Amino acid sequence: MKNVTLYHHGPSTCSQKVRMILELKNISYESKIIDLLAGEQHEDEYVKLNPNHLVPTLVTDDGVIIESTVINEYLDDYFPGIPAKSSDPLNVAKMRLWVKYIDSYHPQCGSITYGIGMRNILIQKPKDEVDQEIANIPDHIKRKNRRDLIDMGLDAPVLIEALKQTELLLSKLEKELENSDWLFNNSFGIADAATLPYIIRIEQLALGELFSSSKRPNISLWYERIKNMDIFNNAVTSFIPETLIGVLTKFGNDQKDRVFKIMENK
Ligand SMILES: N[C@@H](CCC(=O)N[C@@H](CS)C(=O)NCC(=O)O)C(=O)O
Repeated sequence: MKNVTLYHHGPSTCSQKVRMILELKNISYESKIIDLLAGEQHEDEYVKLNPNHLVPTLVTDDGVIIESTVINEYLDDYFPGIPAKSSDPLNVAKMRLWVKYIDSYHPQCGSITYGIGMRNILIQKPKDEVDQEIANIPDHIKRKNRRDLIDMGLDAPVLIEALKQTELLLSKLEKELENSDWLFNNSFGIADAATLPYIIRIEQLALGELFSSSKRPNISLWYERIKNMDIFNNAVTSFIPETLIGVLTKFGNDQKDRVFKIMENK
């Protein structure tokens, strides 16, 4: 068995999706936490592994792998255990198309997380510290968006667009789950793992009503099925810092009427 080390952060969406596949396939790994709130993703040693200053990063005897979707495919290809994708090539193609879409949604999740939740923590910090945090972000579009989200919160155009895209994601997911318990596979797999963290984040931001059993029953049942899997605790719950999430949920609750109004006027 290969030695596996995962550099990750507890509540990070992309880290959760990799941990779900590690647990599904029962792969033991060394856990190295990169504290994103402390800026450890920008430290020289880590940037040598992940030049994008992002988590997760997987290191095995074979080498270093970045990008959560690529990591999950690698894990499924090279490790025995429960397969995380269908044996039908057409379903695999559909799974890859879905995951590509989910990856394109990922920045929108960053916008709702920062615009609704994290912003309210950051505006209490000294301005110099926040400016430095923003300056450390290598991607210039992300830097500009982060600044707008912190300065404008719910009035930031990038957040309004992210809420619209979130509504679209939920509608697409509800439809995909109409005739199947799992996404493009007959059991939990790569597409489910890729999607789950965004549902968790929407719930953490106090917006879980968007997939209540009456509003979007297919998502609601799918999410329940996942929460009932034994691996959910090891991959997700045990890594969620209750205090931070409690704060995100509080800010989400405070603003949810306005958020729902923005979503309705899409
Ligand atoms: N496409 C990348 C995205 C990774 C990503 O955005 N990671 C976030 C956490 S979910 C991160 O490290 N953020 C740190 C930062 O923005 O400074 C992947 O799938 O691995």
